[in-house]
Amino acid sequence: MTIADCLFCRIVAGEIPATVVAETERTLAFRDIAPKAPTHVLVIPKEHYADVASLATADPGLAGEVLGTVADVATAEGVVGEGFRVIFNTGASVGQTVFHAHAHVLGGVDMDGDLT
Ligand code: D5M
Repeated sequence: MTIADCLFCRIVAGEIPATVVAETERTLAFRDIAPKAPTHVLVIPKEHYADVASLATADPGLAGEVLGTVADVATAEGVVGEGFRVIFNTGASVGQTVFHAHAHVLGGVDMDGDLT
């Protein structure tokens, strides 16, 4: 896959619209197009890595920045006190469909069972 084919790279480039809720120099957070909870935000590195394992291996500092943005989003969404879930699907066999590393930030609902 080239960067031009990557959906989330195209969102970073402004070629595809997204509802951005947070942005830093190297990360972007935007609402999931098919939300599975009242809060469902995706946090990505602007630079392309296929998944979180590739990201953390190549640039652990950037992986930390993604988590920092996750925390900022959770605070802004008001889900810190009640709890929230952070998921990095890694591999098609566990449901990854977009091969640009992303954290799902999910909250605002009871989550006893499976969610994303
Ligand atoms: O999650 C990929 C997620 O990406 C999935 O929850 C839908 C979301 N998605 C797909 N296209 C868009 C656009 N255009 N904007 C916002 N969100 C989008 P995965 O973990 O790979 O299954």
